[in-house]
Amino acid sequence: MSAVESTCPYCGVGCGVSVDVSDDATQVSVKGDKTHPANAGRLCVKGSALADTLGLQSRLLKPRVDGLQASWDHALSAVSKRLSDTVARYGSESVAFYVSGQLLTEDYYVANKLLKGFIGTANIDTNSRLCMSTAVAAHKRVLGSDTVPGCYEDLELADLLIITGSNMAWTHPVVYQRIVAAKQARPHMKIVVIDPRKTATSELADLHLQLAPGSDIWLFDGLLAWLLDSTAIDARYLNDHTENYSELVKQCRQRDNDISSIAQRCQVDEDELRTFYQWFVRTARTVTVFSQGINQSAHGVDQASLILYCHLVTGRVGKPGASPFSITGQPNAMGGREVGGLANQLAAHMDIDNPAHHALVSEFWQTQKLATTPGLKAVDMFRAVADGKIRFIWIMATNPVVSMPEAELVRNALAGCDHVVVSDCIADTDTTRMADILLPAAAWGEKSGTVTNSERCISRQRGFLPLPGSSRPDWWIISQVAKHLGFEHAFDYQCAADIFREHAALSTYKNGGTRDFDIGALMQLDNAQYDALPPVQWPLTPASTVSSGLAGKARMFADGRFYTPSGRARFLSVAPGSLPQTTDAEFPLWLNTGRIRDQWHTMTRTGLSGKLQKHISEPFVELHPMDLQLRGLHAGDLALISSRHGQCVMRVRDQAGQSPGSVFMPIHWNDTVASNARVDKLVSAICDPISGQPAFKQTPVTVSRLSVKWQAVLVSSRRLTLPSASYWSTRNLDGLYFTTLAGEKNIDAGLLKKLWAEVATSWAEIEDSHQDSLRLIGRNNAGLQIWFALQTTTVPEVDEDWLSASWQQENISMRDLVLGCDAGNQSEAKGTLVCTCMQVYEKTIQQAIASGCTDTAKIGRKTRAGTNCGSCIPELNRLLVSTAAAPAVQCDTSSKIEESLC
Ligand SMILES: Nc1nc2c(c(=O)[nH]1)N[C@H]1C(S)=C(S)[C@@H](COP(=O)(O)OP(=O)(O)OC[C@H]3O[C@@H](n4cnc5c(=O)[nH]c(N)nc54)[C@H](O)[C@@H]3O)O[C@H]1N2
Ligand SMILES: Nc1nc2c(c(=O)[nH]1)N[C@H]1C(S)=C(S)[C@@H](COP(=O)(O)OP(=O)(O)OC[C@H]3O[C@@H](n4cnc5c(=O)[nH]c(N)nc54)[C@H](O)[C@@H]3O)O[C@H]1N2
Ligand code: SF4
Ligand SMILES: [Mo]
Repeated sequence: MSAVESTCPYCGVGCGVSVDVSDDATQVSVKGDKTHPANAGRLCVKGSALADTLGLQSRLLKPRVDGLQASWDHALSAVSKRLSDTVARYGSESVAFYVSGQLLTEDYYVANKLLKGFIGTANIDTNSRLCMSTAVAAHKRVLGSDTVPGCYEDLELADLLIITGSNMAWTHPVVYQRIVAAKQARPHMKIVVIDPRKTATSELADLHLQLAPGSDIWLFDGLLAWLLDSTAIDARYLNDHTENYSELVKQCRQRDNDISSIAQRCQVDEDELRTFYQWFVRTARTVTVFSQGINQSAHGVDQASLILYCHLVTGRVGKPGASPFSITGQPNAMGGREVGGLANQLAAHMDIDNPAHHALVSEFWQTQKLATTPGLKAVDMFRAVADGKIRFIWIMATNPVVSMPEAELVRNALAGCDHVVVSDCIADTDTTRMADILLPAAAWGEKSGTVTNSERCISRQRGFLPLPGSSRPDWWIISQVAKHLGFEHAFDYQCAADIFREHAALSTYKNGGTRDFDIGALMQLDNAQYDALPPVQWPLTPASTVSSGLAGKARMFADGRFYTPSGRARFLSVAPGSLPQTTDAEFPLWLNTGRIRDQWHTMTRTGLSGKLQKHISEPFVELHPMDLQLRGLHAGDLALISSRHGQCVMRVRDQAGQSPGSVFMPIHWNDTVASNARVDKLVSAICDPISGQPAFKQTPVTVSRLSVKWQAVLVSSRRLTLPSASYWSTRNLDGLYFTTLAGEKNIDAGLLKKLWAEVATSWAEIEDSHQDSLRLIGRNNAGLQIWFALQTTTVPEVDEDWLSASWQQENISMRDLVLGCDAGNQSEAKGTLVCTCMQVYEKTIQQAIASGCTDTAKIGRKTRAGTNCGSCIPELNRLLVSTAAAPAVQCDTSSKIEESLC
C-alpha cells in the first residue's frame, strides 16, 4: 500500500484527500486529508465516493480520427494539419478553443499560451464564462483586480453571514459543514439566506428572504440606500480608500429604493427586509457569500458590484469575519482565472487591452503573435461556429452540448462545423458524439498538477494510477500539437512542474507589487519540491517563504490598497432595472436551474458511482402545489416543459418550498442518460452585457401533463434497445442498468421478447388479463439478463438492493423473481435513500426518531446516518421536524422539503 495526498476534483472548496493505493493499483480508498486547510479531514458524499469512479468501463482510451481508432502520431498530425489549414484559409480568428475550470492550471496555461500567444487569436473561452465571469468582471471593475478578498475562516468568524444565490449545503458541502459547526459554537451568529426557493441551505437560516427571481439587484440597491443613511458608513475608509463615492450617493438617491418599494419589487415581507437591513447596519463582522443566483443573471455584474459596494461603504473588506466572498464552482475555476483562460484576459491576471501587459507577456513568451484584441465569449463563440465564422474548434474538459444555454443551437453548430476536436476522458458524451477527432485525456488519479480553490489556496493533484490505454495529460496533448505546429521552442515541457515554474515566473515578471497575482516564490521549486508542495495561498511574492498551511496572505486589501490606477476601490454606476424577459400567458412560469447533492454537472463521473445514483434517480421538475393544482398535475406524473427554445420531459415533484410561479430543474441529466432531459435546450442564451455570463436562472417556460398509457422499469445487465417510449431515463447501479420508461403506444411481451431476442433465450412472464400490468424476465446461459415490470398506473416499485442481490443468486427461480419483485413493498418499506455514505433509508430514520432520537447526533448513533460526510444532515433535520409533527401520517417522499405536505 502507498498513500498519496491529492485534491478532490469536484467543487471549488478544494478539499485535500488522502488516497491509499494497493501496490498493484487495483484497490483504492479515499478519505479526507486531515492536514489540508480547506477541509481538515472532512469530505462530502461526492468526495467520499471518488474511488467508485475510477473504473475504465466508460473511458476513452485511444485517439479517434473521423470515427476510426488512431495512433497519437496520426491524431496529433490530423489536429495540427486541420488547424493550420484553417488558419491559412480563413485566418486565425476562424479557430477557437473552448476549455474548462476542470483543467489543471498547467493544462490551462499551455492551452492559453498556444492560442493567444502563438496562433494569435484570443478565441479561447472557458466554461467559467458560464460560472464565474460575472464575479471576475465585478471584482475587476470595483477592486481593480480579480481578487477574492477573504478566506473560509471569515465565514466562520462572521457574526452575520449572508448567503445569496448559493445552495452551499449541496454545492459546497464541506464549507457549509464548517459554517454549521461555527454556528453551533457561536449560536449568536446570524445567517441570512437569499434564494427564491427553500433549500437545504436555507434550513440553517435565521432569516430566509425568498425573493422574486432576479430581484437581488433591488434588494442590494435597497441595502445600499439604507446604509447610506445609517451609522454603519465608514467615512474614514471611504475617504482614504475609495473613489467616486459622492457620485454613488447621488445616483443611489435618484432611484426609488425606499424600503417598501424594494419589498414590493422583491416580493418579500417588508418587516423581514428591514430586519435584514438592520442586522447589516449593526454587524461589523458581516460576510456576504454569493454564487450562481447572483452570477448567472442578465444584470449579474451590477448586482455583484452592489454587494461589493455595501461592503466597501461599511469598510468591511478583507478583514477577519468581514468581507464579500464569491465562492467558486469548479475545482480550478480560480486557476483558470490566474492563467487568463477567459477570452478577454491575458495570462497572470493581465489585461489583453493593456499595452504594457501586452508587451510584457510578448517578451516573456518571446512571441510576436500575441493576440491584441479580446476573443469571443462562450455564447458568441458558439454562435460564430453556427455562422461558419469559426471553422475549427477544440473543446477540452467540458460538455457544452449539455451545459451551454440554447443547447440545441450549440449541438447543431458543432454538427455543421468543419473540424471539431474534443479532449475528454469519457468516450460517449453528448459532446464527444459531435467530434471529428477525439483525444483521450488522463483522468483524476492519473494526472498531476495544481488547482486553486475559492480561498486562493493552490493545492497539488497527484497521480497515483498508471495512465490507462493511450490516455495522456491535457498539457502533454496541447504541447504536442504546438510542437507539430512548429512551436517546439516554446512548448518543450517535460513535465507539469516545468509549466508551473514558467507560470510562477510570469506572475512575478516585472510585477513589483503592481499586480495581485504573484507566486514568484514558487518559480524556483525543483521537481521534488513541486511534488512535495503543500497547499499554499497566494500571493507568494519571491520574498515569501513557503511552508505548510496557508502560508500566503489569508486576506487581501486589509490595508485598503486596491489594484486600480488610483489604488482606490471604484464606485462605477449600476443600473438596477427589470429582467430582459418576462413570463406571459404562453410561458407563465420562471424556470430556475441548478444542482443536486450527489451529482456533478453532466454526470460523466458521478454517474459512475452506484451510491451517488441512489439519492435522486430521475430528472425532475419541482413545482409549488398551487401550480400543480392549476395544471391538474400530481407528484409522480410526467410533464412536458417548453420554452421558446425547446422541450423537455421530466418527472413531476411536488415542492412547497418553491415560490408559486417558479419551477426548478436540475442541470445534470442529458441525452446519454435520458430521452429528453437536457435542460439547457430550454434555457435562453441571454447574457449579462458586461461579463457575457448567461442568465441560467430565469427562463420563461410552460409545464403541462404528458399523458402516457404505461410506466415501466427495466433492469438489465447491459444497455438495451428500448421499445418506443415517450420518456426514459437510465442509471447504472454497480453494474446493473435501471431504466425507467413510459409510453403512449401499447407494448406487449411478444414485442419485447423480439426486441431483446439477442440478449435473452428463455423467458418468464405474467401479464394480467386486463393488460394493465406485465412482468417479464429474460435469461441466457450466463444467467439473468432482463427484469421488466410495466403497469398502467404509476411507476412499478422496485427494491433495487433486493434485485441486485437476486441477480447474483444462481439458483433463484424465475417465479421468485417475478413474484418477489412484484413486492415493491420492500422499497416502499424503506423510502428513499437519505444518507448515501452509510446507505441509510428514510424509513429507518423515521423509526429511529419515533423510538426517541431527538437530534441528528442521536440518529447518527442509532442508524449511522449523517456520521460520515454530513451532507444529509439538512435532510435529517427535515425528517426530525416532519416525523415529530405528523408521526401517524405517511410522508410523501418525493417532496421532503416542506413538512406540511406530509
Ligand atoms: N453537488 C454539486 N455541487 C457542485 C456542482 C455540481 O454540479 N453538483 N457544481 C459546482 C459548480 S461548477 C458551481 S458553479 C457551484 C454552484 O453552486 P450554487 O450557486 O450553490 O448552485 P446552483 O444550484 O446553481 O444555484 C444556487 C442557488 O441559486 C438560487 N437562485 C436562483 N435564482 C436566484 C435569484 O434570482 N436570486 C438568488 N439570490 N438566488 C437564486 C437557486 O434556487 C439555487 O438554490 O456548485 C459547485 N458544486
Ligand atoms: N441551465 C444551467 N446550465 C448550466 C449551469 C446552471 O446552473 N444552469 N451551470 C453552468 C456552470 S456554473 C458550469 S461550471 C457548467 C459545467 O458544465 P460542463 O463543464 O459542461 O460539465 P462537466 O460535466 O463538468 O464537463 C466536464 C467534461 O470534462 C470531462 N473531463 C473530466 N476530467 C477531465 C480531464 O482531466 N481532462 C479532459 N480533457 N476532460 C475531462 C468530463 O468527462 C466531462 O465530459 O455548466 C453550466 N451550465
Ligand atoms: S466539498 Fe465535496 S465535492 Fe467539494 S471539494 Fe470537498 S469533497 Fe470535493
Ligand atoms: Mo460552475
